Amino acid sequence: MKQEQIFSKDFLNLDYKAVTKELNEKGYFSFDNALTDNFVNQIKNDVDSAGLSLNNNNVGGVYYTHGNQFFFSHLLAVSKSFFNYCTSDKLLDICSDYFKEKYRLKCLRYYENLGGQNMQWHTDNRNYTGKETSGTNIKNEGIIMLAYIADVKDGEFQYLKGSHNWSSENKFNDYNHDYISKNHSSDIVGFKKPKGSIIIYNTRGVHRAKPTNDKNFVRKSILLRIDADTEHSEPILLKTEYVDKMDDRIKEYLGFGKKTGIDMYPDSSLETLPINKKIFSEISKWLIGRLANKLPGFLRKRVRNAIGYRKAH
Ligand SMILES: O=C(O)CCC(=O)C(=O)O
Ligand SMILES: [Fe+2]
Repeated sequence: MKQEQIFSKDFLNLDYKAVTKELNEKGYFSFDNALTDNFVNQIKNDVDSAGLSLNNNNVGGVYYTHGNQFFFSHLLAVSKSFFNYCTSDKLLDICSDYFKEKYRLKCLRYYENLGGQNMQWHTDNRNYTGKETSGTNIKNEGIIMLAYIADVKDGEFQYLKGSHNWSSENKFNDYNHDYISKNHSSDIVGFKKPKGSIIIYNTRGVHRAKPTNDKNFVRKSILLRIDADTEHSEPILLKTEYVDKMDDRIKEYLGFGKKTGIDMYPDSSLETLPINKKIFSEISKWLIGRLANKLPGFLRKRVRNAIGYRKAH
């Protein structure tokens, strides 16, 4: 897949130095319609076809935070398009210019913020060892590349301009809503943007997804987090058939041969599985299909066809 199939012409023409400059000055950089419609649709299709992680002998999506967020972390195991995006020269050139030295992909995901989610203002430069990073040589410098997979008119990403310059004075990562409204309301920058827009920000900056109450709300995004600390990363599952190019830069970025050192986020389980429309429909299909075993052959077939039940071999 050529870069022209992933990125718009305007984004491909963008000078990576402009990204570094804005990241250093404001803590964020954004570009509307950076991704092609074709790429965005491909990501949606790949996530849909991979489905949910319910006794699925492959990777699948999971729910977390009371069912208010859907995560598909192992996109590099199901989407060639995502592999091409994630390892593209365009994004890696931006990283190489920004970090100057080494960097490593720390986590990646497709995710949906669903109605009722209430994300706190926070920074993402948490350290992974449980120890203070000051006075050690663990670098907690990093960026997040977020991209919208559908138009975002509500529940948008918000960032406090310049907060990457002062947040490290605090020894905590979470900020309450009242504190931000009182002290930083004029710094809030909102990113309501069309699908395919990319936002890059410093992990030290204070940010959140704006909370929403609308129960039917869904915001679809993909995210890459890249850090200067090359000693820690979530485990990365990669479908090897996608790897049609490999060089030292990609090897180091994907952490080949390096320890991961941190666990997958989120730590989902049956406890975090909601009974929403999608889950209810999957479970009902399975239950009705199983109960249909007791019916005579011709009826069993009709019931199973009607619900689209797929019997295991
Ligand atoms: O999706 C967003 O708007 C923000 C996501 C975020 O801050 C995170 O996952 O840490
Ligand atoms: Fe965050």
